[in-house]
Amino acid sequence: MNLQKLRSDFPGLHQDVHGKTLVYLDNAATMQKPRAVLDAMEKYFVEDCANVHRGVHLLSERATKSFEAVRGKIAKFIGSKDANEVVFTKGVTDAINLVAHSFGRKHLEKGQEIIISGMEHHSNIVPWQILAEEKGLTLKVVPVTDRGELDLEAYAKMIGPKTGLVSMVWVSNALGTVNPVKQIVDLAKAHDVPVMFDGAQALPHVPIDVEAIGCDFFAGSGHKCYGPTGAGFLWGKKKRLESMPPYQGGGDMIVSVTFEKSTYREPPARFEAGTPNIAGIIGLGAAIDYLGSIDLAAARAHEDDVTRYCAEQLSQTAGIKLVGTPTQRAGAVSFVMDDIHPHDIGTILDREGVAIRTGHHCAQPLMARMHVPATARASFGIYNTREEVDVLVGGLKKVRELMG
Ligand code: C6P
Repeated sequence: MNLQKLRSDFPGLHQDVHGKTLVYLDNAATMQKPRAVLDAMEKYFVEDCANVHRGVHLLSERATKSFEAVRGKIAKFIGSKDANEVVFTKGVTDAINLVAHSFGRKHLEKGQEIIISGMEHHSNIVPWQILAEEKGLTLKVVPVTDRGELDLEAYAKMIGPKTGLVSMVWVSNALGTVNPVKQIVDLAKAHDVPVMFDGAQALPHVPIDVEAIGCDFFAGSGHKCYGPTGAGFLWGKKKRLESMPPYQGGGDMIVSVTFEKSTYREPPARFEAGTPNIAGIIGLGAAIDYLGSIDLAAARAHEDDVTRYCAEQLSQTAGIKLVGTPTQRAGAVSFVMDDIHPHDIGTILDREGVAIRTGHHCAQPLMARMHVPATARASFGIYNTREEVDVLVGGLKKVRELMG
């Protein structure tokens, strides 16, 4: 793989911040975008700027064609054969809320349980709490081990006749843990329980095959996979989507409307009320095309190498303690340093040109479980390098000098 060529595809990487070369290690928050994504979005705005599904004119036809083509691209990228199993959303948060408020309201009954895990992002906790309160459900939480992995024995004991749904994160944003998704699904299927995965951090880092895994729902965000913000998707098995009522009403999702009654279109249109983020979805399609145009397996192997190198280097750096040491890791390394507050680490690193995220990473219960108020997190994309990890480590030594 030609790393320099690949890096040259991402204009955002090539800039100085505070007079230093940018080292962008905040990819779990959002990734840099390749030129191809920016071009596709500009083309839509400049040449095809029209609403979709509505106009009979050429611009609208062109916009609709580019927009609708993205369903098939996403389906193929995640191993689904049916483009109509892909519902466009704003992102993962929006997709999980859709499942909670449509599937959950329709199919979950008072007294039933929803199983999540102790390493969920707030997006996969709060929608279920809102639903649980509304419907009299109970949230069960699979514990996390000291290494930052799921306690599968506890999960096996937790699942049973009362379980209505399992919804778990595939890859933890805060620790980088890759969860054993096949085992999670197989156990749920033995009890005939549907499974949803929060794929926010899985989509960019690991190959996804929803059909081979056998899950029922999978949520992805474009901006965490080299695409734009505000454009993502929910993939759902056809029979599941068909069983679900609309969750938002408005234009584009109806067959007919009278003041007495409205009727709704089939999925996915049923779940896409209002004008969508047309440019964003087209940009997401371009991101997937881009990943198809490079040797993605080699790029991901390179990214894994850099992530592993980071974990190794940090664990050998004085004063640093990794938070989470999972056997399967993707994309992120979380750490704390002596008793220096992570925000101070992030601020000093920023002056060195290094962008990381610090805080609770929208995973407050996980922070409590790992006995830290917050962490510093370096997170990676296919364009990062070992040399950038060296700059991070150098910056951390400086942090210690200044604060230690
Ligand atoms: N995590 C991070 O810095 P949205 O915002 O809807 O695109 O994705 C939400 C989300 C859901 N699940 C996981 C596992 C995530 O990592 C995220 C977003 C970012 O870790 C911003 S909080």
